[in-house]
Amino acid sequence: MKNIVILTGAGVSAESGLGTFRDKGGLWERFDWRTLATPEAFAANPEEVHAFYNARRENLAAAKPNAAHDALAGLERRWREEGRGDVLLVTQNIDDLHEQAGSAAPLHMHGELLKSRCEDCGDVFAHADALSVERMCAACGRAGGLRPDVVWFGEMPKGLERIYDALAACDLFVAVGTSGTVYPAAGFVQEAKMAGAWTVELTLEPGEVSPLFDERLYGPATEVVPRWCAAA
Ligand code: BJW
Repeated sequence: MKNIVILTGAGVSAESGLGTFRDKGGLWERFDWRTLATPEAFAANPEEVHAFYNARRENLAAAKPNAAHDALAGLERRWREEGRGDVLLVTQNIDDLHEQAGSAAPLHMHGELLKSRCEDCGDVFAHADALSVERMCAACGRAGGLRPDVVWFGEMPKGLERIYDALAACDLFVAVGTSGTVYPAAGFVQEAKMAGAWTVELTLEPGEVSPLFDERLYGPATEVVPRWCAAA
């Protein structure tokens, strides 16, 4: 049995046309995260935050999964069908490209772009259209409380208990297209190593966290991920 935890980041969706955050020309180079990705920013200027996420929903509507998403879904399927062990796909991405590629139930630790939440009643609902401060919550009827169901800086990521349990029981940890700068995700490789797992980094180019990995393969995700998955 070989239990796998796969962690994906923005790099896996880059070739689908969705921008990364910290690369040259990335989202946090063009926009200030302090004014867009904190609960304080949303409280101060909800219109600006809604506009940012509405634009990203539009980009997502035009995006399709790429060969890296397909290969990861194929690996997951193969592992399940052949009873080779558990696979947990954890994504920091808020897009739904893993689902579109056929991954069973990716854990969106930073939330989902196609879901919003009412801060008044807690209702979470799926939608693909634009959100505004005027929109009323269908569950409680109040306006002004709806926000993207994403995890901003200073907020608690989702599913951490399940993730840490899986890391403690994993034999193989694979990080795909993530810079390893945002915690707690950046610490998962060390958790996996403490569990005795083999750790693999598949990303465009080496970064600061790369020396932590046992095995490293660099290049565009659409090339390195299918190659690595085929050999796994
Ligand atoms: C390719 C490619 C191609 C390009 N093929 N590869 C000081 C020390 C430690 C921690 C902190 C600290 N000060 C504050 C903190 C905590 C903070 C944090 O980590 N800050 C750091 C920046 C220092 N973290 C938090 O606040 C988190 N919550 C938290 O810590 O709660 C408390 C807690 C306590 C104890 C236990 C647990 C929790 C919440 C973080 C929320 C992050 N939110 C965002 C926005 C989400 C919504 C949205 O999308 O708008 O999440 S920020 C952004 O960064 C987004 C991403 O998911 C996340 C990670 O980015 P990612 O995916 O790694 O993207 P990039 O751009 O950085 O990297 C892309 C990579 O792909 C690069 O390596 C490229 O080379 C590569 N690539 N093209 C393959 N074609």
